[in-house]
Amino acid sequence: MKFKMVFSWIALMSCGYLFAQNPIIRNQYTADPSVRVFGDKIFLFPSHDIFSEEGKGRIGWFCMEDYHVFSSANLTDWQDHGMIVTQNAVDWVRPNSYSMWAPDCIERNGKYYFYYPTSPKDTVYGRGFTVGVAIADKPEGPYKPQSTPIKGIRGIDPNVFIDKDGQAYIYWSQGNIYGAKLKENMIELASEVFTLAELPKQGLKEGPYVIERNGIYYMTYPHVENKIERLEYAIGDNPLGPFKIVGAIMDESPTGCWTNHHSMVEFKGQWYLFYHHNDYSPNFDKARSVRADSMFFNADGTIQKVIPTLRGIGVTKATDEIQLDRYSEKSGTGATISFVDNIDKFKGWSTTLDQIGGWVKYNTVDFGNSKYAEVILKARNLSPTTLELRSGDFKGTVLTNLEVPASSEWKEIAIPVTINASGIHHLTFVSKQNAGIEIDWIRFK
Ligand code: FUB
Repeated sequence: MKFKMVFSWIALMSCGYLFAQNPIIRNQYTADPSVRVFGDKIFLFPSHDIFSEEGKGRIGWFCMEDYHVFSSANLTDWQDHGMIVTQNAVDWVRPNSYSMWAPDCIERNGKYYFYYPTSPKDTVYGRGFTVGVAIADKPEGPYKPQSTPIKGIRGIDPNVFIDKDGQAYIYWSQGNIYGAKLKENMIELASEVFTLAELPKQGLKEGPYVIERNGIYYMTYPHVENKIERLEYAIGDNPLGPFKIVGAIMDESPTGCWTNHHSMVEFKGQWYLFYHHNDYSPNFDKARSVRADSMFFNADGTIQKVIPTLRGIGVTKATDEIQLDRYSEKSGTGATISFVDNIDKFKGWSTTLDQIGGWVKYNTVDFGNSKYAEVILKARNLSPTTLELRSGDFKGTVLTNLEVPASSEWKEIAIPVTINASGIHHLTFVSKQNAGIEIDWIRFK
């Protein structure tokens, strides 16, 4: 059966860039994202969660051996540049400590400085955690670790900020948040250590991330007011404060992931919040995945609270696999999301539509300016199913009915259509049967 759809532009998305769904890295655990714009790309420096086991880290705790760096020019396609620093290649790191926690990276005079907290083997560097630096000529490396950690830092989660006057600052946490000036060489402290005592007195604070915008210095940090972390911020007139507490950037995880850890960046005119959640590991919150959502400032400089989404940010090409399970909205009943494979969760999720009127909406699909002859679904359904494809929401114009034949196995099913489409559209898929169809993804050809 052939259908003709002539779409019009939706004015909603005007930025014209392509972005990923959440989580953004889909083949390994990633946490504690630090993002930077270097040249015309965005670089992501996350921690790399793995599972501890007997003789490898502390059972049931964070376990991290190394760091990878990723980059993207369009925020959809992320390239893994591979491992840049690993614990046993740094002499002063306690072998097999598996404590390569939340890092940061910054550029100065053409050199890239990668800061990482970890556990030193020698108490001369202090007990617990301290911060090392590895230096590269390019953001993707190779990085050369310095032979000693930064003297004077005890703690985790380093963050480096360079002010407009060229002065660099380093922040870190150890229950409280601390800050100090950095020397021009970026590897030594240039001042005493300041405790940023104006931040909340009660509850763990960690993961500082400082930005400056329109003369306001934002000290942002995860804070445990009630059992798990909430992203909060305070503002001030100077990089070392004093800071005035303002409020939350992102509320606590609704599913109880204990940590959150973030960074924020302006890329091609839009601000983004990168953070993490245990998407691929719902029963163990020390195996996390990086997410990103758009972030907006109010006219007075305050930050609008970011509501985490599965859809993530930006535009998905119609010809790419559209993961409906990373939906923008769905009906309260008749639409459920589950893992495709409960053993290998990196296979992702599928959407089940099993009630007449059950729907799932996926926003901002870019059709370019082309003709499409097929809709291809990777699906499994026990009996033939009709799906309505609507433009906009579940009450929107019906564009076509997709008659999906039965298939007891996961299968790529091609359904002929005639689509002349241009521009960006929100799509809603509505079930016309109670039988139940499972959809892994849909794409247009
Ligand atoms: O990833 C290990 C630790 O968990 C980080 O250093 C903290 O910020 C928290 O995310």
